[in-house]
Amino acid sequence: MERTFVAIKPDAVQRGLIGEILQRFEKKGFKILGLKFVLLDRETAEKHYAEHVGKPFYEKLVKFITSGPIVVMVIKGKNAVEVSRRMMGATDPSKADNGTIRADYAQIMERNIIHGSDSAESAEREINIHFKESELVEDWHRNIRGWILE
Ligand code: IDP
Ligand code: MG
Repeated sequence: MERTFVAIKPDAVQRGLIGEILQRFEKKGFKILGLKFVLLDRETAEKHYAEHVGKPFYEKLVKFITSGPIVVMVIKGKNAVEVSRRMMGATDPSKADNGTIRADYAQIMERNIIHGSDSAESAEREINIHFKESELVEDWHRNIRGWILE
């Protein structure tokens, strides 16, 4: 089982999509370990997007992610990093496969409504930026577990 970090971006929060997006991960059967509604400060946003420093879209990206509240979460499941990224679809929503979150709810990269870690290493890095270990609840089981996993 693998953990990953997901953020519902300010555009999705403003558009009232928190519930619908959360529901996709819940229905998939992922176990939620952490969930928070937060307004990122600049420092945290810069840490989060460190890999993009120097890119032409970096400044706009940091401004946008700090422009309003977001929902951050840690979820766990089989191949959670890859599977959740596939559920989100391509970075550019106009190229995302039908049925993915970005294809269903978004049109442009600058408003692509969701973030997901792209590797197990970035997942652990991003989880550590946004959560204290004490904020994560590992010690519980969904009672439906046996209907989703062997
Ligand atoms: P990802 O969110 O699919 O992992 P990244 O390449 O990590 O995509 O980029 C982080 C975020 O920066 C994207 O979700 C998108 O909002 C924005 N972004 C990426 N590339 C571009 C671009 O070329 N123009 C504008 N915004 C971009
Ligand atoms: Mg990324």
